This record gives sequence, C-alpha cells and structure tokens, in this order.
Amino acid sequence: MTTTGILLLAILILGFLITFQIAKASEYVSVLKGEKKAFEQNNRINAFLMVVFLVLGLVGVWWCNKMLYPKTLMPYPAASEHGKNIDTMLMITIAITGIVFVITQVLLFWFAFKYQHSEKRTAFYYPHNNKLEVLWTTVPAIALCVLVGFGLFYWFRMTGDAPENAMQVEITGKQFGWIYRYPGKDNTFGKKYYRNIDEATGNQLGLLWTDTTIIKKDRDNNPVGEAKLKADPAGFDDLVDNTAMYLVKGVPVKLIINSRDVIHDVGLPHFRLKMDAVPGTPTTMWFTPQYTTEEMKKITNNPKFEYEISCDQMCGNGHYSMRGVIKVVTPEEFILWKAKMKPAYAIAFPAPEAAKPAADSTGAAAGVKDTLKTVASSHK
Ligand SMILES: [Cu+2]
Repeated sequence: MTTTGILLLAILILGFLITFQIAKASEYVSVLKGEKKAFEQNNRINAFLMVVFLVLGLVGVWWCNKMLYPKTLMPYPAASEHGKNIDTMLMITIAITGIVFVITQVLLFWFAFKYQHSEKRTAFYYPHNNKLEVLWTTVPAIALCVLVGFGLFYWFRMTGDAPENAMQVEITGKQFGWIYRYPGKDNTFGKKYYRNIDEATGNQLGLLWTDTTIIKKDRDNNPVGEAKLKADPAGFDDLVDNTAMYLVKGVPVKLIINSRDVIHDVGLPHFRLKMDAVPGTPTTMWFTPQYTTEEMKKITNNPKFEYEISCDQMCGNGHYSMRGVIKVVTPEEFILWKAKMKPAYAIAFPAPEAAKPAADSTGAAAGVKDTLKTVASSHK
C-alpha cells in the first residue's frame, strides 16, 4: 500500500471515530437533559441551519457566477449571425431555469424552517391532486418543446443549404491537427482517395494527382481485382494548408468536414457552432463571420485574440494539441493571401524552371487588383 493510501485510510478511520464519539456524546446529553428537551433543541438547530444553507447557497451561486462569468465567452458578442440566435436561445433557457431554480430553492428551505416540528401543529394528509399533477407536467413539457423547437430550427438552418455566394472550405481532422483545403480558380474540389494519402510526397489528403491503379485484396491479402482511378485535374489548383483557416468577414462560408482517421469534432466556440468530423462521411455546416480577427481584438480588449478551432471529441493522446486558428479577414486581405498560396500539386510537382513564364510582377499585381475590384463590388 502506498503512503497516500495509508494516509487516506487513516483519515477515514479518524473521521469514523469522530462521528462515533459525537453521536455518543449527544446520546449522553439527551440522557442528562431529558429526551424531550434534547429533541426540541435539535429541531430548532436543524430548522435554523436550513435558512443558513439557503442564504449561503444563493450567495455562493451569485458569487461563483460573478467570478467565473468573465472567463466564459458570454461577455463578448457571438462572431456569426447564427451565433446571435444561439446566444438569445441560451439566455432565454438560463432565464427560465434560473427563475425556477431560485423559486424552488427558496420554497424548499423556507418551508423546512417554517414548518419545523411543533407541538401546536399536526401534519395535514394530502396525498394526491390531479390538477397539480397535470399542471406541473404540461407547463415544463410545453416550455421544453418551444426551446427544443427553436434549437431544431437553428440546427436545420446551419446544416442546410448554404447561400449561393458562400465560399467553400474543406477541413479535415487528423491525429493530431487540421488540414484546410480551398478550391482553386475552378472553384471545384478535386477528387481524393484515402489510399493516396502520402505525407512524404505532400499529398496529405490523398488527392488524385496521377492515374492510380488500386489492387483490391481480400481478407487474406490475396489480390481479387483492380480498380483504375483517373487523375482529377480539378484538384491540381486546390490549396492545402495546415497553418490557419482564412475566412472573409460578411461572406458566408460552407465548411465541408472530414476526418482522416478517427472521429474528431470541429468546435468553433466564438461562432457558437460545432460538428463531428467522421471518417468516410463528410458533414457540412455554414455560417457568416461577423467580425474580423482585428475587430475581435478590440472587442475583447485582447491584443492576442485568435478565433479558435477546438477538437471537441476525445480523439487520442494528442487531442489537446489540436487547437486550430481561424483568421477572419477583409475580402482584400483574403485575395492577397490566396494569391500568395501555391497549390499543393505545384509544390509536389514543381514545373521545370525553363517552362515557367518570365517573372512578371506587374502583370500579377494587376491581376490581383482586378480580382479585388470584383470581390469588392460583389460583397457590397
Ligand atoms: Cu481530434
């Protein structure tokens, strides 16, 4: 037995002895004072303690709330349009349950004090009342139905079809981190196949960059046939990144959520959203960021503020390290960032120097400016 074990056992035995001694002592007191007097005294003390518990308990609730409230996300506005609705729903739920909590606690302890044992009173036998039963079953049931109804409504909206002008971002969970993918100029994600995943060649997602032949095998590893997969040119311009997810303020974003290995969960606390990342079953949700990261730094008065992606599913022993970052930027900043990014295909298969067009910085800059104008006009 360890020292801690012995110590715990000693404390337990000591506690038992003290309780036993107190019980014995109060027994002697009642013998000395007389049964009746001792009972009356205990009755009064217990009734008084009920009021003490009530007051201390309510003060404790208020104090904990005051202390911990600034540490929650509640003092700051939700960073998405959906989030505002979720916050309203949460506040209504807290208000209803809060009122019920205070009323029931006050009644419970106050009644225990007020109706303490007395010689002058006899208990009234009141076993059943149909009206009351119906009332306290239907009222909470209706209140819960309304709350659940609102919850379902918001859930269907956020998992439903994204608006026409939504940008698409694919986020894939892996042990332990996130992979972000953006469609290139064609605005289409290239096809991928999990057996093509190869970190060594930079193909983190298993994109179909070349024609591949897959040998199908049975349980005993004997080849039973083959499948030919054609390279998908739509994936040649896809941008793949691990550092941060870039989103644009005011532009709806449709997240396509995947996992490469086990079940992860894309948790976006500032946007009040979360969704499981399931291997083999892509899930989606959409939202519209309301404030850029820079604006949020001012709102939260925290110069180090970053939007966070947390993995909300225990996914292995590196789970804690899955904190991802979202950068919400202006349309102009987004285009500049995208222009700087190189497609994963181009990184894996660098074109020979001679084949590259001559460096034309003015041309590239003009291209970016043109796109800036288009984005600025389409999001006004
Ligand atoms: Cu995870």
